[in-house]
Amino acid sequence: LIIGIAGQVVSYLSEFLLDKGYEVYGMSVRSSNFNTQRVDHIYINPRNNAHNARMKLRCSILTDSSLCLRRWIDAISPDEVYNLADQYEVAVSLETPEYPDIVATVAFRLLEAVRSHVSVTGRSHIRYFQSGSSEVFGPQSDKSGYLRMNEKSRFHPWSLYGVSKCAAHWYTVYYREALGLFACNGILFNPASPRQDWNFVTRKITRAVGWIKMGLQSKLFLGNLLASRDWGFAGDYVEAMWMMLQQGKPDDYVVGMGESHTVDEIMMTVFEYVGLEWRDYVVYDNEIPLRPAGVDQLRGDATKAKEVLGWKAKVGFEKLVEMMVDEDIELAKREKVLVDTGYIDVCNSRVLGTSYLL
Ligand code: GDR
Repeated sequence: LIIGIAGQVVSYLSEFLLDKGYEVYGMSVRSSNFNTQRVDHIYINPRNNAHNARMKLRCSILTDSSLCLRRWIDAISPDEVYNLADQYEVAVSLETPEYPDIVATVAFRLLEAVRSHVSVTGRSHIRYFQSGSSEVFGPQSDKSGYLRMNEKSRFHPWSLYGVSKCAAHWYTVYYREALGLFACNGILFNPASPRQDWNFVTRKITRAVGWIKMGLQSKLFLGNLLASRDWGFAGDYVEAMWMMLQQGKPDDYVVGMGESHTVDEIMMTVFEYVGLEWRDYVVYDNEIPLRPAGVDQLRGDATKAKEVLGWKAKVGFEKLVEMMVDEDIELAKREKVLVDTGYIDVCNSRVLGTSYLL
């Protein structure tokens, strides 16, 4: 059972588990619009091909009581529960301060639902994964400037999103240590991929470059160019999540690449890759929040995941950037056809105003 079906990580996780022969239930937040685009390519409507439908979708209100979530868990009887329900955007937590609390609330209610399901049914083999974030660490530095965060590093979040992720982390630890649940935290550094949302800076840059290449956009507005993050391929991270749940005992693991890159380094790498001069297009936009309490640098140390789980990332930074740019140029080519034939309006803010999406 995977909670939160809309995100990039979930789509890779679903594919990964289906490839391993799992039957996958995806639970999404109920909405009047469909929010399953990222799993549409692997979802088979049971009415069309019941025999092959190993991916099933359910809708729920995730803030509903643990009792309601328990009903779902009783009905599905999962062996593994992956909680990837997320508020996602650190910046948004500045504007809607109470909203990020949902991350902790959902984790708590799910853990409680799983625990009560286990105690009533005796299905004690159920394993729970909590998706954590490097935002729990906040700004920390040492004199060398090469500090990498591991499982023992101090939590000192500098965003409400990070605070809520900390609470979700400790709920998971509590249910493991005090109540005996097989529950693991995966503290993920920035996952990126061609399926990432456009409002994260990596995809915002690659998407904009695709549009610029096709003549659909003229400028790229960016905020803090010196912010530095540890970006890795979301498709690699899902393997680490799965590995955590296959161990003899539950534990917490940092998942990251161990190297950080600044926003301007990514931006320049992308422009260089497509043979464009970035100075002609990139504009510093002070409307894009600098995140007053934002973190300038984050870098992860995944030694434990490598040594205990045997996890190893397959896609490095350069390759990740190239994959994203290649896909976004292809996408922009198709969109150009739609623009030229009048099916998409080039003045659509989706195309010209990427900075609004932050
Ligand atoms: P982050 O990702 O907040 O780290 O959360 P994001 O890509 O939004 O920001 C990374 C850094 O880039 C700076 N920045 C900009 N950010 C955006 N979005 N748009 C811009 O134009 C821009 N210019 C500079 C930001 O200030 C920031 O320092 C991601 C998400 O995947 C979370 O869900 C996850 O928990 C963390 O990574 C780990």
